[in-house]
Amino acid sequence: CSKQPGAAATGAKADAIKIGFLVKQPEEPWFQLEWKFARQAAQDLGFNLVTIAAPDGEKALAAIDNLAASGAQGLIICTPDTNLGPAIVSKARNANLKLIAVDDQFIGADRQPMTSVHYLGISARKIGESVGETLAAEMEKRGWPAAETAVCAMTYDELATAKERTDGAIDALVAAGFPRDRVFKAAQRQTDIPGAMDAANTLLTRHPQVKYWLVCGNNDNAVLGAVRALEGRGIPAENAIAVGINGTDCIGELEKTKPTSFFGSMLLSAKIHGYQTSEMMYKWIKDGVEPPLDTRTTGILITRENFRQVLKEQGVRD
Ligand code: FCA
Repeated sequence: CSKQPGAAATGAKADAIKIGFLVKQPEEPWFQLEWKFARQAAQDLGFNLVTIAAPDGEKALAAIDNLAASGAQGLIICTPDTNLGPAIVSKARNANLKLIAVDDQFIGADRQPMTSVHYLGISARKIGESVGETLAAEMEKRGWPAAETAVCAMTYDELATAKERTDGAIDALVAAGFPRDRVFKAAQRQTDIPGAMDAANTLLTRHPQVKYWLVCGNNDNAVLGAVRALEGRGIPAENAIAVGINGTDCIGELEKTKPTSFFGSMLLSAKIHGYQTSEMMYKWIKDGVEPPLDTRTTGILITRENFRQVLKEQGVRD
């Protein structure tokens, strides 16, 4: 059992394989679910899992040292800063830790993705495009004129997967005929709901004449921040369509009896990201089976109509 702060151990015997699972935003339901599925893998396969919360780079690097000192053989990580990639790789190499990056791909000193590091993430651009297509279809269904409508794109371009998602959403909207000059970007400084709400408020203040809004972003929290900002400005729920990504951080929102402008979300597979990465790591350590270098997962649209059913089918809810 590990004594480091922010770390918790699940699992088996003292001599079992030990794997660390570090995440950047432990308060997000997405990451809690990843851990839940990783714990399931630890139970099923009989290894020790150490879950580590590391919201900043300093904590992440210190946690890797502790993990290595405690005799772990593997690390699965969603780093708080993708530019730490080279530092994480060198720490892992020195400590003989096998390494899988999950969700957020490492960026090298040359500013390019570190494709030599094993990675499992989402097909970010495709999933973003599905968000854009969903927004375009729903706008058309409601008969909103483009001249009275604008896009509020919640961006966080510092993170490659986030940029691909919002670029994909915007490009799909434009491909569906939406005017690019009516796409407005709200750059988030923080990736939580308050950070998104701040960014959206600034954007909405600059465009008081817009009647209808389409909202996309990196994830559910980005879009939920914008939904709260729209409400704060008195925009009626039926005058905005917001589509998130994750599908795990918006369940309370979809359950509200009075519908908000949060229309739906692209549900990602927390099970693959949590269980499968753990299983890959376990087999790599135990049997020398190296996982594929690059694995990408897809998303499924959930809305108020189908979310209960889909979440059940996907094992997110009982
Ligand atoms: C990133 C986001 C998370 C989740 C994950 C798959 O890490 O910050 O919310 O979408 O990718």
